[in-house]
Amino acid sequence: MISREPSDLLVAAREGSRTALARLLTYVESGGAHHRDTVTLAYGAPAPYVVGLTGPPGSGKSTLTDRLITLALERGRVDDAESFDQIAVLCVDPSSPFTGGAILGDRIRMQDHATNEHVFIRSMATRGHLGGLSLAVPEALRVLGAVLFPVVLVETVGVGQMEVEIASEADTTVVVTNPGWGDSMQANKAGLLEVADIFVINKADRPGVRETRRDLEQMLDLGAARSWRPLIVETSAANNDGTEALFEAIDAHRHFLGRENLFAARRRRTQGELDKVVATMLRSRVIDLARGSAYEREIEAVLEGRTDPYMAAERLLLEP
Ligand SMILES: Nc1nc2c(ncn2[C@@H]2O[C@H](COP(=O)(O)OP(=O)(O)OP(=O)(O)O)[C@@H](O)[C@H]2O)c(=O)[nH]1
Ligand SMILES: [Mg+2]
Repeated sequence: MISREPSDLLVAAREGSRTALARLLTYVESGGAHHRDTVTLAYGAPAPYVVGLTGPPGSGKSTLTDRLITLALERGRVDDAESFDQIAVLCVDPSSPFTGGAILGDRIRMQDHATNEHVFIRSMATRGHLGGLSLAVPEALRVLGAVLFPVVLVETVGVGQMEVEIASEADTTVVVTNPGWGDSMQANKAGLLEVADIFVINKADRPGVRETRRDLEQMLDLGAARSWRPLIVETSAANNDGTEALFEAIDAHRHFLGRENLFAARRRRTQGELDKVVATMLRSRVIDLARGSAYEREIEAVLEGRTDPYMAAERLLLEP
């Protein structure tokens, strides 16, 4: 029988137990009794290097991820210094928070790697974490770092606010588009432009690549100047064309980040995580209060015009 204690599980996971690792990630998702201890342990360890891939459904994220895994493992064998001998993949689909594994599992196109002992693939869902995916994902990334995965790939389906936010948890964010991308991403083009370090035009075997590239270049020209101009890479993941170039682009961005820059970006992200934890704790306190009479009293007071929602909220938050 495997222990339920996070510290025991961490030791076992570091020794290679996938069952132990899976349980730690379940603690993160479900926010139950062992959640806090898991997070404390995870944040005491170095963070992994994280590559995020996002883009509309079916754009080819999983196929690309599959190719990148192969390349990373090859490099790990060639170049010991990088020691990318272990790689983890998190698949996140914010549009289906409760289905988690089953549906995503069907869509994962990484079967070749699923049984490889150097690869760990996991679908993320929230099963009770009050902070939702936007907190569960960074915490899961920390757990994977603590279990000594040097690299984690995060595949997030979709291009809405939430998806982009999750993708931008990455050190290197890759936005996967297709020829004729404009239509599918109209709604959040600006948001994507802000977070993308690399744009991929996947399915480059289809017509419209040149127009899409021109479109992207124009957007980048109009966008705010940044110290890193996002790279544009054309791939045909299904045919394994251009995937080396994507790998090189990711590597180039990783080198660009270097130590200092990476640290600055991580500091910003850590602030975001802390803000979310504060918000989550406050919210859970209000939820607790909601079960009590004070909450009811404040609702009555607002209803009767004796107070306004801000004053009511302040009283609820400040007076335990
Ligand atoms: N023609 C063409 N088809 C591709 C290419 N890359 C992927 N596909 C196909 O596109 C479909 C979707 O690929 P996935 O890799 O599952 O895409 P995804 O973005 O992970 O999809 P979701 O996770 O469902 O959002 C599959 O049928 C792939 O075989 C490509 O370069 N060219
Ligand atoms: Mg996919």
